[in-house]
Amino acid sequence: MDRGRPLKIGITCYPTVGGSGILASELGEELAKRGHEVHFISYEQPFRMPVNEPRVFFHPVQINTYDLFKYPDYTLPLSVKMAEVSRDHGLDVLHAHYAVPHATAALLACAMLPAGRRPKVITTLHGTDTTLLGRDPGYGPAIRHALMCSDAVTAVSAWLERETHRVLAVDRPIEVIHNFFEPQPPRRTRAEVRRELGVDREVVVLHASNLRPLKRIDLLLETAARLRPREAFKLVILAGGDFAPFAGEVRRLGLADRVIVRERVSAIEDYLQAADVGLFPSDLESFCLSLLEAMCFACPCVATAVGGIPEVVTSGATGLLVPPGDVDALVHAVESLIRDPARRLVLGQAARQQARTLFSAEAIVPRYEELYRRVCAAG
Ligand code: GMT
Repeated sequence: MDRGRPLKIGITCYPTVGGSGILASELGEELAKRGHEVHFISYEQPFRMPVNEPRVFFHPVQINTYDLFKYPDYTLPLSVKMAEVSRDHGLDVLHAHYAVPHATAALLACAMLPAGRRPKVITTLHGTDTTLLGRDPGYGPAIRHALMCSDAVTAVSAWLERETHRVLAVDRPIEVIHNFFEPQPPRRTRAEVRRELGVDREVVVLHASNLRPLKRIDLLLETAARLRPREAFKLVILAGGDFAPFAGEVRRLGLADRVIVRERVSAIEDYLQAADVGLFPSDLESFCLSLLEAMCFACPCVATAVGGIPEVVTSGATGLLVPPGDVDALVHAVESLIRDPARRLVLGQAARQQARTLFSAEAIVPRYEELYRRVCAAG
């Protein structure tokens, strides 16, 4: 198949630990492996951006502070850097991950460039850009404008696509391109990691998130406190944020000997392979990349049936979904998996298969390549 000439792609995302930045970084890595040139533009090097990878470049956005500004501005310096990188490297595409302020800055960058030298703008919606900021009257109209003016818009789940049409009344097609995950080989063995965690025969229940309120760490801990028998499990939390505010609750619930926290882990594969059950009690998720990461390691998950999660997990076949906010159901589902290793195995293998078939780089990255080529060909 003629895959066409390699493209020059600018990617802007949040560099911090969060699903959109992780997805954007992994996409950049996969595009570079496929021969494209990838330019990351952000205020910091993204957390999981590949280093020492040929054809991957990072362009920091410099932000100066001025006494006149009560609130520092990022959008304008970002747009200037986007325009500069587009011009200097002849970018074909600016791919904005998370609409605010990345898509707006990309459009402004294009407006600063001469006609004929403007890259195409693709915006990928990740979730709260629609569900939270889209509802904010101070942001909604600007997000809607950015989506209407982008050359293409994608959403990471069919649920988010529907929600964006509903919340923002965006009168244009939005393509659904699900997230993907391509695990790296773990650096240590499962036994080594479990030894580091101080786990012997206990079932490792794993939660990974940035700990924001909608991840419902309160329900996560309450569920753990009610699991019986309590000596049968350990809860491992991979925290993409500061866990200190939850330490008091861990003690209050008598969980100090059950909960193990690791912050800002980069070799997540080490811990994913050591896990037996995933637990994700979120109030809302457009996709839940952490859930997919666990599935890739044949770890069956218990999660809430919210947002795009039912597109990732088939309840009863590749994991167990329960109603949001229902601690009884969470406890019941996790206990059923703790007690039944054979069921864990069956669900886990099916989860891995579903992840490979639907959400691997091989399945998803060509969808982005095809989209880039289509918008570039549109002139
Ligand atoms: O979930 C977060 O708080 C972070 C947020 C982000 O933008 O980094 O995650 C969103 O994008 C992820 C990657 O596409 C999705 O897996 C998450 O489900 C989504 N979060 C929400 O919809 C709340």
